[in-house]
Amino acid sequence: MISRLDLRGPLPRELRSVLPRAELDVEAALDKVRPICEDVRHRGSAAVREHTRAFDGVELESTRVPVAEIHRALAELDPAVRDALEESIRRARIVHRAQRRTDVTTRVVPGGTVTERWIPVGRVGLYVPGGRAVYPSSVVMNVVPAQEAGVESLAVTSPAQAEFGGRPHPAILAACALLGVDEVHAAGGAQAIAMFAYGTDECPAADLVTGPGNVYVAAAKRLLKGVIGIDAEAGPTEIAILADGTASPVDVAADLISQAEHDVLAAAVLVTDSPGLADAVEDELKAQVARTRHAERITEALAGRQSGIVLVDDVEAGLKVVDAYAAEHLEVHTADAAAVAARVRNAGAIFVGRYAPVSLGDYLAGSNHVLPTGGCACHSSGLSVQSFLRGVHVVEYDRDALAAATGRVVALAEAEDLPAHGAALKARFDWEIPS
Ligand code: HSO
Ligand code: ZN
Repeated sequence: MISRLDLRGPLPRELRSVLPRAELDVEAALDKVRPICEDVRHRGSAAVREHTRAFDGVELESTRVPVAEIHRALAELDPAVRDALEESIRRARIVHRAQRRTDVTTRVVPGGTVTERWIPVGRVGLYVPGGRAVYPSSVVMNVVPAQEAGVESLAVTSPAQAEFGGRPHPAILAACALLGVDEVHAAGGAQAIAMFAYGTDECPAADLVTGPGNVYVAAAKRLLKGVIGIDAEAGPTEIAILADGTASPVDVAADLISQAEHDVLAAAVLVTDSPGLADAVEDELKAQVARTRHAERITEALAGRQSGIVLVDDVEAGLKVVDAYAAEHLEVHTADAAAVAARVRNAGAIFVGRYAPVSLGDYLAGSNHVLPTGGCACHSSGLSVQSFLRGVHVVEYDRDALAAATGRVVALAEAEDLPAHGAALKARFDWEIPS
């Protein structure tokens, strides 16, 4: 059901290449999305609606969802789900509010300062997938940091669903209502990304688009990057667990299964120095998968080449393996888990010990669940307030400070054969600086 990789003994030099991982072929989808994006660029909303008819089988008068319908979705939401979403939003706000940046002014020389000013992105488009993955929690995880960053204009788009009268899924609308988002569009796929990039008569262009989507959404983002800012390309969910013989096989198996539940391409990787735990987890996986609702999908994900149990000599070697893997989510189930977790360098988010499972982070920890996948955790962070801010340097020098800098600017400008650069300073003082 799940493959094993025995890395006991000296670890291979190119560790990353031997570890299980799926690949998503975004390149192949580029040719399909190019004409769609061009069409939206030239014909705007009419093109978005036409592609919606072709792909989603829905005829729309407008992509924009009437505000009354957004509020109605909230009124009809199950009260228990409403309560949980409200608490999820409250906790996420606590964490993301603490990420706000204050402007910092640094005095570089007497009379010369540089201020780092943090300016929110003006307008953000948020893509929310439809189909099988209907995640109101992801609306929370994208909207809360944008709002806490101070983004003024925020629009959500999600595929039109025939079974809901051509609107996005009601749970998505309800989450928008709870968050105070009243601009929602019924559009999905490449046409939705193009709508945000180029703008239409119904949806002004956005500066940045965030949110996960299928391979066509990823391809459209890759194609239109530059026209519009994008977040990372989100791949299938991954969980890695670093565990020793003290871990509970029941917990470990349950957590591997929890993320395998997302997708047949989801990755579940256990790294352990305990062959006994590996055996016990395998038994538990079999027993627990049989009892769960999406057994088929989970079995495929666990059996896929992206998942596996990796045996190592000790926790030390395990740390090297999880760092090389750079999982989207990493759980640490070892003796002194906090000390081991503190040594991890590459992971999108780290979950310490048995009372901090990834599922908590997916919904209610306060942390963000939009995280780097596919090994990108070695260079990128998850979504945060910072994702919606730009740091702008504001330079202020007085006359004396500029005069004192002029000789060196002229020297560097001459060295680069750009004398007009130096002249721009000299002109202010009516000086001839010996060159
Ligand atoms: N684990 C997913 C997020 C999610 N889980 C949404 C449940 N709903 C990627 O971090
Ligand atoms: Zn999840």
